[in-house]
Amino acid sequence: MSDDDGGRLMKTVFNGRHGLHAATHEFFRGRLVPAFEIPARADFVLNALRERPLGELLAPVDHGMAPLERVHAPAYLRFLQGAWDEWQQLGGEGDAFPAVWPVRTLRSDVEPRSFAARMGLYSMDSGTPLTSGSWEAAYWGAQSALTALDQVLAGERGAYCLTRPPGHHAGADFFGGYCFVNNAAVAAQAARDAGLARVAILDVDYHHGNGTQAIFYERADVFFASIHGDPQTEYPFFLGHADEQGAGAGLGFNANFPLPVGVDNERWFDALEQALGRLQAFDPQLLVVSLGVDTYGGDPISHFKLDRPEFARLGERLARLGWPTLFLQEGGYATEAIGWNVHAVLQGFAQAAR
Ligand code: SP5
Ligand code: ZN
Repeated sequence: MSDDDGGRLMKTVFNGRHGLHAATHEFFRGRLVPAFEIPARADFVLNALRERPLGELLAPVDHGMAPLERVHAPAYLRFLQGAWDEWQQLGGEGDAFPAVWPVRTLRSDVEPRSFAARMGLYSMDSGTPLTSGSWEAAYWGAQSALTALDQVLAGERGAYCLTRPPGHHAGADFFGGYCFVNNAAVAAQAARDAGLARVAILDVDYHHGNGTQAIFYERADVFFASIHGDPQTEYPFFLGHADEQGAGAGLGFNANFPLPVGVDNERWFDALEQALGRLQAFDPQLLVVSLGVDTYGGDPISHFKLDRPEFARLGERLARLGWPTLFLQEGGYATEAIGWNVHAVLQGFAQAAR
């Protein structure tokens, strides 16, 4: 079979507005360093998909704000929408960063009028620059995820959403970890609202998907499983431990597989098998994959050691589960390698799914 035989299996919805979110710098150890989460990341993936097509490229269809408001607080979305204008009014120079947070003993139940204060109220770190086009890029990213979901709901075996900024660190009412709108959560909730009873989210990004976990933590209808760097030493530090199993009705529907720095192919795939065992017992009608490829050995901010061929192996393994599958782009910062790493996952899936 030729490479493009799998074409109908793997359409890509491309967020053509991703480049409106373009940070030049981020804070690291007291200095502004060049940003890691940059537009070129998506360009490299797009180039790989153009060079060796796996299926049609589609533009996002606008589903409006309602699906975003199903997982995010309306006040948070309003804040994001107006944040750049408010930052300009404040006389902000360059990109916007928070500088003060309502941690323990401080109140987060009162929304301050000060924009600087609200930047802290609605964020988790100072590592996520907010730029002039961040809202528009993130909004159309969620629309791209919803459009890719539509393809799967219409009977496609799989679909891929190529977007940035990523989403899995964004919570119901905060941004962080380069993320503003939680695309995986928006898509999973939309699938539930479309009538699918059980949705599984598998997060394979190097970093724990704290936002996604938190959004579904008390729910039994969306299972969240994640394989990631141990939060004892790795971002986001404050969530992602193995003892987080869900709460209330959601107890037993959350599974974390933290792994130590330096993990290689075999140990990573051992954890994948454990995660998939949990998802198989759950028997989902849709699999949403938070597809970060920052597990790659060459990633500049992460510390697993996966090789390129392992990404194809991942795609093949997921295809063998037999579930309709929605891939959403998350992290991956070895910019020149990200295109073929993502391509390998998708091609592995498309070839094994036929
Ligand atoms: C979606 C995603 O992958 N978010 C990751 C957010 C990571 N934020 C912390 C970045 C720390 C950067 N460390 C720079 C190390 C330079 N040697
Ligand atoms: Zn990551």
